[in-house]
Amino acid sequence: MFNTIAGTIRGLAADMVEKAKSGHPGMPIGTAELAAVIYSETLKHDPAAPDWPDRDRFVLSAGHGSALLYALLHLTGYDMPMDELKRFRQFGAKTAGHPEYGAAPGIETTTGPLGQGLANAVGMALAERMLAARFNRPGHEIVDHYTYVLAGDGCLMEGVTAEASSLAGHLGLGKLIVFYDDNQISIEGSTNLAFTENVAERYAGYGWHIQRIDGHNPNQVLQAVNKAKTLTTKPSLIIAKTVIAKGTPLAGSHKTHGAPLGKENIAAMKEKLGLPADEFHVPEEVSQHFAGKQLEWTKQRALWEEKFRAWAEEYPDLQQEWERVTKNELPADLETALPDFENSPAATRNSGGEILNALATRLPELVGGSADLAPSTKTYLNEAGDVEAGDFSGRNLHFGVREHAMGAVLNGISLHGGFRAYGSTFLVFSDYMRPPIRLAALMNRPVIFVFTHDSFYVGEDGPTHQPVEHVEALRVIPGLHTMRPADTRETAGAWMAALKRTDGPTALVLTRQKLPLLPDSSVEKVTRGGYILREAEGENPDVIIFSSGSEVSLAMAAADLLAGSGKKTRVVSVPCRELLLNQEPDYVRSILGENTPRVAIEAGVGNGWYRLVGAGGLVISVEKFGESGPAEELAAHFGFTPEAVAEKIKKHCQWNT
Ligand SMILES: Cc1ncc(C[n+]2csc(CCOP(=O)(O)OP(=O)(O)O)c2C)c(N)n1
Ligand SMILES: [Mg+2]
Repeated sequence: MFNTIAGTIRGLAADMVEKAKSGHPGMPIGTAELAAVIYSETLKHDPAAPDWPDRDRFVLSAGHGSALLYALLHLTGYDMPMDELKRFRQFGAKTAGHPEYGAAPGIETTTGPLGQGLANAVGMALAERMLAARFNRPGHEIVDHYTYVLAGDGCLMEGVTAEASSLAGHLGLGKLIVFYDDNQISIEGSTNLAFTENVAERYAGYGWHIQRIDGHNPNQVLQAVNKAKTLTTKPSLIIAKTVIAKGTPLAGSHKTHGAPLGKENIAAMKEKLGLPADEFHVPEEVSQHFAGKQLEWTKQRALWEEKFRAWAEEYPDLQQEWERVTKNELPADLETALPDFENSPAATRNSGGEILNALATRLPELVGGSADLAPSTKTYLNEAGDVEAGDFSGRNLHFGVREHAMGAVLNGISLHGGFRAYGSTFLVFSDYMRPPIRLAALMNRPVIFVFTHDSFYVGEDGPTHQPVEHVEALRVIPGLHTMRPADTRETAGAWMAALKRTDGPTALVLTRQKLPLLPDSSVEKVTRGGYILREAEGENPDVIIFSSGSEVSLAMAAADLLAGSGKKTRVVSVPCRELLLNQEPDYVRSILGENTPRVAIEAGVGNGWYRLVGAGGLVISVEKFGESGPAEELAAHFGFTPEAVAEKIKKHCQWNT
């Protein structure tokens, strides 16, 4: 039967790519037996209930092989009609060029950027263990599933999988099972061109269990999975030797990686495999096979539902908590957990840490960590324990110095469900994790990225550690909310907004240096993205200053100086420019004024601020790399003193006072 299913997959994948006139047929055709075994025998899933929380997760890390996943979803009865296979890669289809989370049930994560999927899967497998530690009780294993990955040479070449796999080995994620499609081909040709390391030894070094199989032999695939499942403390790498596009006249050629095979080659393949020449053919016996499987899957899930009911009956409080966290709901009175705001200067990284800790006492689902910088980013959850191999009950994750994997693992935890996840590092290193930030936004996952040490005010560590372009670079990611709060109250507002958000990620940008508590700052108004912090007398300003984070207090001080010259200033705090620009036009207009000169101040590149101040506005920014030296000296050097700012404004407005 496996060979018939594999043949069907081959036919469907070849036809999909041929009809679309684009796509990647080689990998789906070369992994058809692997896929047939996984989706028919191995996976615990129920296509009729794709959100079943205890389903096994399957991640196609080699996302270019999307035709494989779509064929599998169709054959096994997910909501993936044949018409969608025929619309492969067309606008609006469920069958996008690369698998997109949310486009169809059964797609567990968006893949295509190589390596991300495997790293997401590490997060999913970790989430499974953490959820089990919280909700399972003796005799009630309601969380007990595996995470499977199909990864290719490209995934294993990417650094993110090295980081994530090292972490998975360290944590002993025994229920993570990765198939490596070892076809020794990537786009440019043989992997001998650039990838000749011993992957098995490398992964053994990470603490993984290694098996080698013939990927075209279904029995070997089955046996390897069964063996992998017996290993409870080691992730499994099953190295499956395969031939790309096996069964076609082009088998083994890199030309099959990313281009249609051509009608003749497809016809030859079908003839060789004993398939009818018809396009998009699914043999009756394959349909019947999966209809029979559906009966088994339904039974399997019913057993779980029974188990769940018994557990819920015995532990009603736990069940209530389960319902809340799996739906991503916050406790109604969360705000009341916020600490009192002391009227003394504080770095927003420090207030952020206190706020996080206070909120965390009410949010057991909030878990997170840092890429080895928690003492600096202040994101450690006190007395919440560490997540470690063999004990997943803690809430603090130690990602090690692995920013890229941290981002991808956070996405995986979020995708798995049951948790709110955050991760922290220095803002300047956000570049090391930009791909998963982008994917969190693309997938609408409410992951929270905490970035501290947010400008040249970092001081002595110098230009390598001083972000210049980073805040703006985050703001341009569609769907990401980049929040740069100006004081403790706004930091609380930013954390609350990030937690209340369920449809996308947030970056919290915090300072290393102390900032004063601003008299009229607000927790609630942060959600508007920007608000008038200090209004000019008579609401009739001579100038309006927009700024964010540490520059808001600078704007206030400059406004005081301007007042000394008889000029009235409106100061607008803009903790989240994207949110402000999305408010109703009346609100935005009420802040922008009509013909009043506008100024923006931010200790970073200034391009984006012209959206608020207009082409004729003044932007006081930093357009070059930082310098090594004490922060106050650097502030003077970059013109970030109240005097320098006031002077620039006067000059800009041509006030000869
Ligand atoms: C991060 C990233 N870099 C580059 C690409 C472009 N790309 C897509 S597939 C591929 C080669 C992948 O080789 P392999 O995983 O062995 O796939 P196979 O050719 O065996 O199907 C490349 C370079 C990508 N999708 N993601
Ligand atoms: Mg390959």
